[in-house]
Amino acid sequence: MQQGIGGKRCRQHEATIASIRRHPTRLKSGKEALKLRFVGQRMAEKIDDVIKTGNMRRLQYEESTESAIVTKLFMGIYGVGMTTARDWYSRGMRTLDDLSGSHRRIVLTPAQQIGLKYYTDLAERMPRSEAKAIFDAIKAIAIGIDPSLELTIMGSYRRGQETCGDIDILLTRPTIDGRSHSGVLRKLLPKLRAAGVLTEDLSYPSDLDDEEAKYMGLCRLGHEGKMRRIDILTIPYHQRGAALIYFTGDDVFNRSLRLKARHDGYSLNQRGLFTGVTRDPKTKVKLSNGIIIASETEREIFNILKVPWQEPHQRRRAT
Ligand code: DCP
Ligand code: MG
Repeated sequence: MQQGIGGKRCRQHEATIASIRRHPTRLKSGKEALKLRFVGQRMAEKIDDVIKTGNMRRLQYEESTESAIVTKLFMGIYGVGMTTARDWYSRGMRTLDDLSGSHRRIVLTPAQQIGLKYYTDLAERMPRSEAKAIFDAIKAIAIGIDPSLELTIMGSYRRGQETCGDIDILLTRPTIDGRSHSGVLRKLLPKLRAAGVLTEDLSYPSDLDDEEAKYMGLCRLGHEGKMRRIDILTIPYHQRGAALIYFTGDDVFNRSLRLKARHDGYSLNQRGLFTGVTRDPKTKVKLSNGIIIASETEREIFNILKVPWQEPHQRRRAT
């Protein structure tokens, strides 16, 4: 029969607890507790349980925090995502040193090797002034190849931020004279390399003659400069408005604009604003591309979507 509060069993319990409390050192086992007054076999087993689960919890906690810390460290390497970082952790990798050197047991892609080599530099954001200086150097070399080329610095720089995680450059050319920028990267990239602006290639466009191409690499300002990430994107001239919106961001602004477009029956991407896009009602996957209705300027896209004009510096989430 159960005893009420204040019953014999309860008083005994209190005496047991007091006895354990009075013990000068932390109990390590139930067996050790058995030596104390008022501690019986049942209580000793309970103490064993508590010690065991406590240790297990602590171990689980330590493991989970270690895995989170190491996974985060690895994901800081350019080209390493969550899956790879977790895979490396499960294979015993714990430090950046474990990933390099001849003894290593894992294989890094060429881009990941570059990311690892310049880990510290690439973890840092650059001052706005440095992004501008690198951009100006690139623009001068590009204009030297073809004075009609139009280059714009995008992303966080265009939004007016004080620091930039990378340099995003949009490159295009008016086609009024019947020519385009097609093939310009074939000349521009080696020139930038020779000038010491570009230092490492992460991803080279598969077709350098395509009007729509993306180069990804590392660059620096002078021989002493830190390594910085750079993307150079070439786009067809008539798509520049949509591309300006997309590559100016920020990503949250872009998402909300795309959502507004979708809500109004349009579809917006980096190439333009489309109407008549059909989607699978269940998966929302695009079934047909529809017809392009705006892409040349940012303003016409804002107007059609009935979104009040916002300067680039206004297109950032609150920090
Ligand atoms: N972008 C996007 N969605 C993504 C990635 C990019 O809409 N998943 C767009 C918005 C970004 C722009 O491309 O502003 C440039 O991408 P970046 O990753 O370079 O981002 P930011 O330039 O805005 O910031 P950072 O200073 O970190 O480079
Ligand atoms: Mg950027």
